[in-house]
Amino acid sequence: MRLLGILFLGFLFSCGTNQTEVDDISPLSVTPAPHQLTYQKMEFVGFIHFTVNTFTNKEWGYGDEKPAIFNPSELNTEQWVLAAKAGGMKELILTAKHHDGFCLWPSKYTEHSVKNSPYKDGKGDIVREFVDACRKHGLKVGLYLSPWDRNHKDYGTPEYITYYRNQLKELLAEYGEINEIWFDGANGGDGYYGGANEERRIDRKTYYDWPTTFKLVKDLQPNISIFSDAGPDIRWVGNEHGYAGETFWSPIHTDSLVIGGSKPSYLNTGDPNGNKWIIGQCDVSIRPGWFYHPKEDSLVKSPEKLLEIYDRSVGRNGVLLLNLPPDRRGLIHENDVASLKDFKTLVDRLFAMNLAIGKVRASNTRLKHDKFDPNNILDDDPESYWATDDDVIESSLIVELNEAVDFERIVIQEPIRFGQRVSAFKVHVEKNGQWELVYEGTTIGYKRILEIEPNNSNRIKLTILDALGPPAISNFEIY
Ligand code: FUL
Repeated sequence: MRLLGILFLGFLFSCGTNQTEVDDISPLSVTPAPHQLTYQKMEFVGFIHFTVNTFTNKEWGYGDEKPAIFNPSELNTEQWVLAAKAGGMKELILTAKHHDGFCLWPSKYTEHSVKNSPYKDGKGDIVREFVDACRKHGLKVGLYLSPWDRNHKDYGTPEYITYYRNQLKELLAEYGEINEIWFDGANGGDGYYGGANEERRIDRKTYYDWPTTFKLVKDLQPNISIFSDAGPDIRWVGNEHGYAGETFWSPIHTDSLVIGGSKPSYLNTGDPNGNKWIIGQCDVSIRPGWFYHPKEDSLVKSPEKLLEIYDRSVGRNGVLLLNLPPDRRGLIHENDVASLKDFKTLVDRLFAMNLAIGKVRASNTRLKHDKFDPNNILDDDPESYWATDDDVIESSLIVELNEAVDFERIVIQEPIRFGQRVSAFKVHVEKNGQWELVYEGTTIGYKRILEIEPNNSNRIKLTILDALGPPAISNFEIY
Protein backbone atom coordinates (compact mmCIF):
# COMPACT_ATOMS: atom_id res chain seq x y z
CA MET A 1 0.00 0.00 0.00
CA ARG A 2 2.74 2.40 1.03
CA LEU A 3 4.67 1.55 -2.10
CA LEU A 4 1.60 2.20 -4.26
CA GLY A 5 1.18 5.56 -2.56
CA ILE A 6 4.78 6.54 -3.30
CA LEU A 7 4.38 5.45 -6.92
CA PHE A 8 1.15 7.47 -7.21
CA LEU A 9 2.82 10.57 -5.74
CA GLY A 10 5.75 10.08 -8.11
CA PHE A 11 3.31 9.86 -11.01
CA LEU A 12 1.52 13.07 -9.96
CA PHE A 13 4.83 14.85 -9.49
CA SER A 14 6.14 13.84 -12.89
CA CYS A 15 2.87 14.84 -14.62
CA GLY A 16 2.83 18.21 -12.93
CA THR A 17 6.35 19.15 -13.98
CA ASN A 18 6.35 17.18 -17.21
CA GLN A 19 9.67 15.59 -16.27
CA THR A 20 9.07 11.93 -17.13
CA GLU A 21 11.91 10.64 -19.25
CA VAL A 22 10.98 10.29 -22.92
CA ASP A 23 12.98 9.05 -25.88
CA ASP A 24 14.55 11.32 -28.46
CA ILE A 25 12.94 11.49 -31.90
CA SER A 26 13.75 8.41 -33.96
CA PRO A 27 16.77 8.98 -36.17
CA LEU A 28 16.31 8.72 -39.94
CA SER A 29 18.02 5.79 -41.65
CA VAL A 30 21.02 7.93 -42.71
CA THR A 31 22.87 9.80 -39.95
CA PRO A 32 26.46 11.05 -39.47
CA ALA A 33 29.02 8.89 -37.67
CA PRO A 34 30.46 10.42 -34.47
CA HIS A 35 33.73 11.43 -36.21
CA GLN A 36 31.72 13.14 -38.96
CA LEU A 37 29.74 15.12 -36.39
CA THR A 38 32.99 16.28 -34.81
CA TYR A 39 34.39 17.14 -38.23
CA GLN A 40 31.33 19.15 -39.31
CA LYS A 41 31.49 21.23 -36.13
CA MET A 42 34.93 22.54 -37.14
CA GLU A 43 33.13 24.49 -39.93
CA PHE A 44 36.27 26.15 -41.33
CA VAL A 45 39.53 24.42 -42.31
CA GLY A 46 42.52 25.31 -44.48
CA PHE A 47 44.65 24.00 -47.32
CA ILE A 48 48.37 24.58 -47.90
CA HIS A 49 49.47 24.03 -51.52
CA PHE A 50 53.24 24.01 -51.64
CA THR A 51 55.70 22.08 -53.84
CA VAL A 52 58.06 22.51 -56.80
CA ASN A 53 55.25 24.41 -58.58
CA THR A 54 55.85 27.28 -56.18
CA PHE A 55 59.30 27.63 -57.78
CA THR A 56 58.36 26.87 -61.40
CA ASN A 57 55.27 29.10 -61.34
CA LYS A 58 53.01 26.25 -62.45
CA GLU A 59 49.72 24.79 -61.24
CA TRP A 60 50.39 21.22 -62.32
CA GLY A 61 54.05 20.16 -62.36
CA TYR A 62 55.00 17.73 -65.13
CA GLY A 63 57.09 15.56 -62.82
CA ASP A 64 60.47 16.32 -64.42
CA GLU A 65 61.47 19.08 -61.99
CA LYS A 66 64.96 18.99 -60.56
CA PRO A 67 64.70 18.79 -56.74
CA ALA A 68 67.45 21.46 -56.76
CA ILE A 69 64.86 24.14 -57.55
CA PHE A 70 63.03 23.54 -54.28
CA ASN A 71 64.68 26.00 -51.94
CA PRO A 72 62.43 28.08 -49.67
CA SER A 73 64.59 30.73 -48.02
CA GLU A 74 62.56 31.45 -44.87
CA LEU A 75 60.21 28.50 -44.52
CA ASN A 76 58.23 28.79 -41.30
CA THR A 77 55.34 26.39 -40.76
CA GLU A 78 54.40 28.20 -37.54
CA GLN A 79 53.70 31.30 -39.61
CA TRP A 80 51.24 29.22 -41.74
CA VAL A 81 49.55 27.83 -38.67
CA LEU A 82 49.31 31.17 -36.87
CA ALA A 83 47.79 32.81 -39.98
CA ALA A 84 45.27 29.96 -40.30
CA LYS A 85 44.39 30.12 -36.63
CA ALA A 86 43.97 33.89 -36.65
CA GLY A 87 41.57 33.40 -39.58
CA GLY A 88 39.45 30.96 -37.57
CA MET A 89 40.54 27.65 -39.16
CA LYS A 90 40.48 24.52 -37.02
CA GLU A 91 42.55 22.21 -39.25
CA LEU A 92 45.19 22.56 -41.98
CA ILE A 93 45.77 20.13 -44.85
CA LEU A 94 49.21 20.06 -46.51
CA THR A 95 49.97 18.81 -50.04
CA ALA A 96 52.54 16.24 -48.94
CA LYS A 97 52.70 15.23 -52.63
CA HIS A 98 50.93 16.95 -55.54
CA HIS A 99 50.53 15.61 -59.11
CA ASP A 100 54.25 16.27 -59.84
CA GLY A 101 55.16 13.51 -57.39
CA PHE A 102 57.61 15.66 -55.40
CA CYS A 103 57.46 14.67 -51.73
CA LEU A 104 57.70 17.22 -48.93
CA TRP A 105 58.94 14.47 -46.63
CA PRO A 106 62.05 12.30 -47.19
CA SER A 107 60.12 9.27 -48.46
CA LYS A 108 62.36 6.25 -48.68
CA TYR A 109 60.55 5.09 -51.84
CA THR A 110 61.57 7.90 -54.22
CA GLU A 111 64.39 10.31 -55.02
CA HIS A 112 61.88 12.98 -56.08
CA SER A 113 61.71 14.67 -52.69
CA VAL A 114 63.07 17.26 -50.27
CA LYS A 115 65.91 14.89 -49.42
CA ASN A 116 67.56 15.80 -52.73
CA SER A 117 66.84 19.52 -52.48
CA PRO A 118 69.01 22.28 -51.05
CA TYR A 119 66.42 22.85 -48.31
CA LYS A 120 68.30 22.18 -45.05
CA ASP A 121 70.92 20.41 -47.16
CA GLY A 122 68.52 17.59 -47.87
CA LYS A 123 67.93 16.99 -44.15
CA GLY A 124 64.58 18.77 -44.05
CA ASP A 125 61.16 17.21 -43.54
CA ILE A 126 58.38 19.70 -44.17
CA VAL A 127 55.60 17.27 -43.24
CA ARG A 128 57.26 16.92 -39.82
CA GLU A 129 57.65 20.67 -39.39
CA PHE A 130 54.03 21.10 -40.44
CA VAL A 131 52.52 18.56 -38.04
CA ASP A 132 54.65 19.89 -35.18
CA ALA A 133 53.49 23.47 -35.78
CA CYS A 134 49.82 22.41 -36.05
CA ARG A 135 50.01 20.49 -32.79
CA LYS A 136 51.89 23.24 -31.01
CA HIS A 137 49.09 25.69 -31.79
CA GLY A 138 46.13 23.33 -31.47
CA LEU A 139 45.16 22.80 -35.12
CA LYS A 140 44.18 19.38 -36.44
CA VAL A 141 46.36 17.90 -39.17
CA GLY A 142 45.29 16.85 -42.66
CA LEU A 143 47.44 15.50 -45.50
CA TYR A 144 46.95 15.45 -49.27
CA LEU A 145 48.67 12.67 -51.20
CA SER A 146 47.95 12.94 -54.92
CA PRO A 147 46.94 9.59 -56.41
CA TRP A 148 48.13 10.82 -59.81
CA ASP A 149 51.93 10.95 -59.94
CA ARG A 150 53.48 12.42 -63.11
CA ASN A 151 56.99 11.63 -61.94
CA HIS A 152 56.77 7.95 -61.10
CA LYS A 153 57.90 5.50 -63.75
CA ASP A 154 55.31 2.91 -62.73
CA TYR A 155 52.26 5.15 -62.82
CA GLY A 156 49.50 3.23 -64.58
CA THR A 157 50.76 -0.24 -63.54
CA PRO A 158 49.96 -2.30 -60.39
CA GLU A 159 53.47 -1.54 -59.04
CA TYR A 160 52.52 2.09 -58.62
CA ILE A 161 49.62 1.14 -56.32
CA THR A 162 52.12 -0.62 -54.02
CA TYR A 163 54.31 2.49 -54.14
CA TYR A 164 51.31 4.73 -53.36
CA ARG A 165 50.28 2.58 -50.41
CA ASN A 166 53.85 2.51 -49.09
CA GLN A 167 53.83 6.29 -49.08
CA LEU A 168 50.49 6.35 -47.30
CA LYS A 169 51.95 4.03 -44.67
CA GLU A 170 54.88 6.39 -44.13
CA LEU A 171 52.58 9.38 -43.70
CA LEU A 172 49.95 7.67 -41.58
CA ALA A 173 52.26 5.65 -39.33
CA GLU A 174 55.09 8.07 -38.63
CA TYR A 175 53.51 11.48 -38.05
CA GLY A 176 51.09 11.00 -35.15
CA GLU A 177 47.34 11.51 -35.33
CA ILE A 178 46.10 12.62 -38.75
CA ASN A 179 42.54 13.97 -38.80
CA GLU A 180 41.94 13.97 -42.56
CA ILE A 181 43.41 12.45 -45.71
CA TRP A 182 42.61 14.10 -49.04
CA PHE A 183 42.36 12.01 -52.21
CA ASP A 184 42.21 14.22 -55.28
CA GLY A 185 40.07 13.25 -58.26
CA ALA A 186 42.44 14.61 -60.97
CA ASN A 187 43.90 11.57 -62.65
CA GLY A 188 45.91 10.38 -65.59
CA GLY A 189 47.25 12.29 -68.58
CA ASP A 190 50.64 13.25 -69.86
CA GLY A 191 53.71 13.35 -67.64
CA TYR A 192 57.39 12.65 -67.24
CA TYR A 193 56.85 9.12 -65.84
CA GLY A 194 60.51 8.34 -65.19
CA GLY A 195 61.57 9.76 -68.54
CA ALA A 196 58.94 8.10 -70.75
CA ASN A 197 57.31 11.50 -71.41
CA GLU A 198 54.00 10.11 -72.49
CA GLU A 199 50.27 10.06 -71.92
CA ARG A 200 48.96 7.49 -69.43
CA ARG A 201 45.28 6.84 -68.84
CA ILE A 202 43.87 4.75 -66.04
CA ASP A 203 40.44 3.31 -65.35
CA ARG A 204 39.14 5.50 -62.53
CA LYS A 205 36.75 2.82 -61.35
CA THR A 206 39.24 0.01 -60.92
CA TYR A 207 42.88 1.16 -61.06
CA TYR A 208 43.37 2.32 -57.50
CA ASP A 209 41.29 -0.38 -55.76
CA TRP A 210 40.13 2.27 -53.33
CA PRO A 211 38.33 -0.04 -50.87
CA THR A 212 41.66 -1.72 -50.01
CA THR A 213 43.39 1.64 -49.64
CA PHE A 214 40.59 3.01 -47.44
CA LYS A 215 40.91 -0.02 -45.19
CA LEU A 216 44.66 0.51 -44.91
CA VAL A 217 44.04 4.16 -44.00
CA LYS A 218 41.48 3.34 -41.31
CA ASP A 219 43.64 0.54 -39.89
CA LEU A 220 46.48 3.01 -39.41
CA GLN A 221 44.32 5.94 -38.27
CA PRO A 222 40.98 4.75 -36.86
CA ASN A 223 39.59 8.27 -36.28
CA ILE A 224 40.61 9.77 -39.62
CA SER A 225 38.13 11.29 -42.09
CA ILE A 226 38.70 10.35 -45.73
CA PHE A 227 37.96 12.97 -48.39
CA SER A 228 37.36 12.20 -52.05
CA ASP A 229 34.71 12.87 -54.71
CA ALA A 230 32.99 9.84 -53.30
CA GLY A 231 33.72 10.11 -49.58
CA PRO A 232 33.47 7.85 -47.63
CA ASP A 233 33.52 10.55 -44.92
CA ILE A 234 33.82 13.90 -46.71
CA ARG A 235 33.01 14.77 -50.31
CA TRP A 236 33.74 17.41 -52.91
CA VAL A 237 30.84 19.79 -53.64
CA GLY A 238 31.45 19.78 -57.39
CA ASN A 239 33.14 23.18 -57.84
CA GLU A 240 36.25 25.00 -56.69
CA HIS A 241 34.49 28.27 -55.81
CA GLY A 242 33.69 27.19 -52.26
CA TYR A 243 29.92 27.10 -52.88
CA ALA A 244 27.61 24.35 -51.67
CA GLY A 245 24.29 24.12 -53.49
CA GLU A 246 21.41 26.22 -52.20
CA THR A 247 19.75 22.90 -51.64
CA PHE A 248 22.37 20.85 -49.90
CA TRP A 249 21.87 17.37 -48.47
CA SER A 250 24.67 15.66 -46.59
CA PRO A 251 23.16 12.29 -47.60
CA ILE A 252 24.02 11.12 -51.11
CA HIS A 253 23.74 7.85 -53.04
CA THR A 254 27.07 6.06 -53.30
CA ASP A 255 25.98 4.12 -56.43
CA SER A 256 26.38 7.35 -58.44
CA LEU A 257 29.83 8.20 -57.10
CA VAL A 258 33.22 7.46 -58.67
CA ILE A 259 36.42 9.10 -57.45
CA GLY A 260 37.38 11.53 -60.19
CA GLY A 261 34.21 10.76 -62.14
CA SER A 262 31.16 11.86 -60.14
CA LYS A 263 28.68 14.33 -61.58
CA PRO A 264 29.52 17.76 -60.12
CA SER A 265 25.88 18.88 -60.08
CA TYR A 266 24.92 15.82 -58.01
CA LEU A 267 27.76 16.38 -55.56
CA ASN A 268 26.62 19.99 -55.28
CA THR A 269 23.15 19.17 -53.96
CA GLY A 270 23.38 15.70 -52.44
CA ASP A 271 20.28 13.59 -52.31
CA PRO A 272 17.40 13.33 -49.83
CA ASN A 273 17.20 9.64 -50.80
CA GLY A 274 20.94 9.10 -50.34
CA ASN A 275 22.12 5.91 -48.64
CA LYS A 276 25.20 7.42 -46.95
CA TRP A 277 26.01 10.53 -44.95
CA ILE A 278 29.01 12.26 -46.57
CA ILE A 279 29.91 15.76 -45.38
CA GLY A 280 30.20 18.40 -48.10
CA GLN A 281 33.53 20.22 -48.12
CA CYS A 282 33.71 23.45 -50.13
CA ASP A 283 37.26 23.98 -51.44
CA VAL A 284 38.49 27.28 -52.84
CA SER A 285 41.78 29.17 -52.97
CA ILE A 286 42.32 32.63 -51.52
CA ARG A 287 43.97 33.42 -54.89
CA PRO A 288 43.00 32.42 -58.45
CA GLY A 289 45.56 29.57 -58.38
CA TRP A 290 46.12 26.80 -55.86
CA PHE A 291 49.88 27.48 -55.84
CA TYR A 292 51.67 30.78 -55.27
CA HIS A 293 52.31 32.97 -58.32
CA PRO A 294 53.84 36.44 -57.86
CA LYS A 295 51.50 37.92 -60.46
CA GLU A 296 48.53 37.01 -58.25
CA ASP A 297 49.70 39.13 -55.30
CA SER A 298 47.11 41.73 -56.28
CA LEU A 299 44.37 39.15 -56.86
CA VAL A 300 43.94 37.89 -53.31
CA LYS A 301 40.24 37.55 -52.48
CA SER A 302 38.91 40.45 -50.43
CA PRO A 303 37.51 39.95 -46.91
CA GLU A 304 34.02 40.70 -48.35
CA LYS A 305 34.42 37.99 -51.01
CA LEU A 306 35.56 35.54 -48.34
CA LEU A 307 32.46 36.40 -46.30
CA GLU A 308 30.27 35.66 -49.34
CA ILE A 309 32.02 32.28 -49.68
CA TYR A 310 31.54 31.60 -45.96
CA ASP A 311 27.81 32.30 -46.25
CA ARG A 312 27.55 29.88 -49.19
CA SER A 313 29.58 27.08 -47.61
CA VAL A 314 29.31 27.06 -43.82
CA GLY A 315 25.95 28.81 -44.25
CA ARG A 316 24.66 26.03 -46.51
CA ASN A 317 25.48 23.00 -44.38
CA GLY A 318 29.05 22.62 -45.72
CA VAL A 319 32.56 22.90 -44.31
CA LEU A 320 34.74 25.62 -45.87
CA LEU A 321 38.23 24.57 -47.02
CA LEU A 322 40.23 27.69 -47.93
CA ASN A 323 43.67 27.42 -49.52
CA LEU A 324 46.61 29.60 -48.45
CA PRO A 325 49.62 29.00 -50.73
CA PRO A 326 53.05 29.77 -49.26
CA ASP A 327 55.37 31.77 -51.51
CA ARG A 328 58.99 31.10 -52.49
CA ARG A 329 60.20 32.23 -49.09
CA GLY A 330 58.01 29.49 -47.60
CA LEU A 331 55.71 32.05 -45.98
CA ILE A 332 52.07 32.92 -46.54
CA HIS A 333 52.20 36.25 -48.33
CA GLU A 334 51.35 39.41 -46.34
CA ASN A 335 48.35 40.19 -48.59
CA ASP A 336 46.79 36.78 -47.93
CA VAL A 337 47.41 37.05 -44.18
CA ALA A 338 45.84 40.51 -44.06
CA SER A 339 42.76 39.52 -46.07
CA LEU A 340 42.14 36.42 -43.98
CA LYS A 341 42.52 38.39 -40.76
CA ASP A 342 40.12 41.10 -41.93
CA PHE A 343 37.63 38.42 -42.99
CA LYS A 344 37.76 37.03 -39.45
CA THR A 345 37.12 40.50 -38.06
CA LEU A 346 34.10 40.83 -40.39
CA VAL A 347 32.70 37.47 -39.27
CA ASP A 348 33.30 38.24 -35.60
CA ARG A 349 31.63 41.61 -35.93
CA LEU A 350 28.66 40.26 -37.88
CA PHE A 351 28.04 37.38 -35.49
CA ALA A 352 29.11 39.16 -32.29
CA MET A 353 25.73 39.49 -30.62
CA ASN A 354 22.87 37.04 -31.03
CA LEU A 355 19.73 39.16 -30.78
CA ALA A 356 17.33 36.21 -30.47
CA ILE A 357 16.34 36.83 -26.86
CA GLY A 358 12.72 36.16 -26.00
CA LYS A 359 10.14 33.36 -26.11
CA VAL A 360 9.11 30.81 -28.72
CA ARG A 361 5.67 29.38 -29.48
CA ALA A 362 5.23 26.32 -31.68
CA SER A 363 2.20 25.10 -33.63
CA ASN A 364 2.98 21.63 -32.28
CA THR A 365 5.34 20.33 -29.62
CA ARG A 366 6.17 16.66 -29.49
CA LEU A 367 4.28 14.94 -26.65
CA LYS A 368 3.84 18.46 -25.21
CA HIS A 369 7.03 17.57 -23.36
CA ASP A 370 9.70 19.96 -22.03
CA LYS A 371 12.36 17.92 -23.75
CA PHE A 372 11.02 19.24 -27.07
CA ASP A 373 10.03 22.71 -25.83
CA PRO A 374 10.30 25.32 -28.61
CA ASN A 375 12.31 27.56 -26.26
CA ASN A 376 15.14 25.03 -26.58
CA ILE A 377 16.03 26.67 -29.90
CA LEU A 378 17.07 29.83 -28.05
CA ASP A 379 19.02 28.28 -25.19
CA ASP A 380 22.79 27.92 -25.06
CA ASP A 381 22.68 24.14 -25.18
CA PRO A 382 23.53 22.97 -28.72
CA GLU A 383 22.14 19.50 -27.95
CA SER A 384 18.64 20.59 -26.87
CA TYR A 385 15.99 20.86 -29.57
CA TRP A 386 12.32 21.31 -30.50
CA ALA A 387 10.49 18.61 -32.44
CA THR A 388 6.97 17.76 -33.53
CA ASP A 389 4.80 14.71 -32.97
CA ASP A 390 5.37 11.79 -35.31
CA ASP A 391 2.35 12.57 -37.49
CA VAL A 392 3.12 16.28 -37.86
CA ILE A 393 5.40 17.73 -40.51
CA GLU A 394 4.00 21.11 -41.48
CA SER A 395 4.60 23.27 -38.45
CA SER A 396 5.73 26.70 -37.36
CA LEU A 397 7.70 28.43 -34.67
CA ILE A 398 7.11 32.05 -33.72
CA VAL A 399 10.01 33.77 -32.02
CA GLU A 400 8.81 36.72 -29.95
CA LEU A 401 11.74 38.93 -29.09
CA ASN A 402 11.79 40.99 -25.91
CA GLU A 403 12.17 44.07 -28.08
CA ALA A 404 12.28 44.99 -31.75
CA VAL A 405 15.82 44.75 -33.18
CA ASP A 406 17.66 45.37 -36.46
CA PHE A 407 18.97 42.22 -38.15
CA GLU A 408 20.26 40.94 -41.50
CA ARG A 409 21.24 37.32 -40.82
CA ILE A 410 19.27 34.39 -39.41
CA VAL A 411 21.07 31.20 -38.38
CA ILE A 412 19.07 27.96 -38.14
CA GLN A 413 20.38 24.52 -37.14
CA GLU A 414 18.94 21.00 -37.14
CA PRO A 415 20.13 18.39 -34.62
CA ILE A 416 21.73 16.35 -37.41
CA ARG A 417 22.59 13.43 -35.16
CA PHE A 418 19.00 12.37 -35.93
CA GLY A 419 19.48 12.90 -39.67
CA GLN A 420 18.88 15.84 -42.00
CA ARG A 421 15.11 16.42 -42.27
CA VAL A 422 13.85 19.79 -43.47
CA SER A 423 13.32 20.08 -47.25
CA ALA A 424 11.21 23.24 -47.51
CA PHE A 425 10.80 26.22 -45.21
CA LYS A 426 9.83 29.89 -45.13
CA VAL A 427 10.70 32.75 -42.83
CA HIS A 428 8.34 35.67 -42.19
CA VAL A 429 8.97 38.81 -40.21
CA GLU A 430 6.14 40.82 -38.65
CA LYS A 431 5.85 44.39 -39.91
CA ASN A 432 2.97 46.67 -38.88
CA GLY A 433 0.92 43.70 -37.76
CA GLN A 434 1.43 41.76 -41.04
CA TRP A 435 3.65 38.75 -41.74
CA GLU A 436 6.08 39.63 -44.51
CA LEU A 437 7.94 36.83 -46.33
CA VAL A 438 11.72 37.38 -46.11
CA TYR A 439 13.10 33.97 -47.11
CA GLU A 440 12.01 30.81 -48.85
CA GLY A 441 14.44 27.89 -48.72
CA THR A 442 14.82 24.14 -48.98
CA THR A 443 17.44 22.45 -46.79
CA ILE A 444 18.81 23.51 -43.40
CA GLY A 445 21.10 20.75 -42.10
CA TYR A 446 23.87 21.35 -39.58
CA LYS A 447 23.77 25.11 -40.18
CA ARG A 448 21.92 27.43 -42.50
CA ILE A 449 22.79 31.13 -42.58
CA LEU A 450 20.10 33.23 -44.24
CA GLU A 451 21.20 36.52 -45.72
CA ILE A 452 18.18 38.80 -45.68
CA GLU A 453 17.51 42.46 -46.34
CA PRO A 454 18.09 44.48 -43.15
CA ASN A 455 14.93 44.28 -41.05
CA ASN A 456 13.53 45.68 -37.83
CA SER A 457 10.96 43.59 -35.98
CA ASN A 458 10.21 41.75 -32.76
CA ARG A 459 8.45 38.72 -34.28
CA ILE A 460 9.92 36.15 -36.65
CA LYS A 461 8.12 33.05 -37.90
CA LEU A 462 9.82 29.91 -39.20
CA THR A 463 7.41 27.68 -41.12
CA ILE A 464 8.47 24.17 -42.02
CA LEU A 465 6.56 23.10 -45.10
CA ASP A 466 8.13 19.72 -45.72
CA ALA A 467 10.62 17.34 -44.14
CA LEU A 468 11.72 13.71 -44.33
CA GLY A 469 10.27 13.03 -40.89
CA PRO A 470 8.94 15.03 -37.97
CA PRO A 471 11.07 18.17 -38.08
CA ALA A 472 13.49 19.14 -35.32
CA ILE A 473 15.35 22.42 -34.80
CA SER A 474 18.16 22.84 -32.28
CA ASN A 475 19.17 26.44 -32.70
CA PHE A 476 17.90 29.79 -33.97
CA GLU A 477 19.94 32.98 -33.89
CA ILE A 478 19.59 36.44 -35.40
CA TYR A 479 22.23 39.09 -36.07
C1 FUL B 1 42.45 19.61 -57.94
C2 FUL B 1 43.93 19.62 -58.30
O1 FUL B 1 44.13 19.26 -59.64
C3 FUL B 1 44.39 21.03 -58.01
O2 FUL B 1 45.72 21.25 -58.40
C4 FUL B 1 44.22 21.29 -56.53
O3 FUL B 1 45.07 20.45 -55.78
C5 FUL B 1 42.76 21.08 -56.12
C6 FUL B 1 42.52 21.21 -54.65
O4 FUL B 1 42.32 19.80 -56.54
O5 FUL B 1 41.81 18.48 -58.36
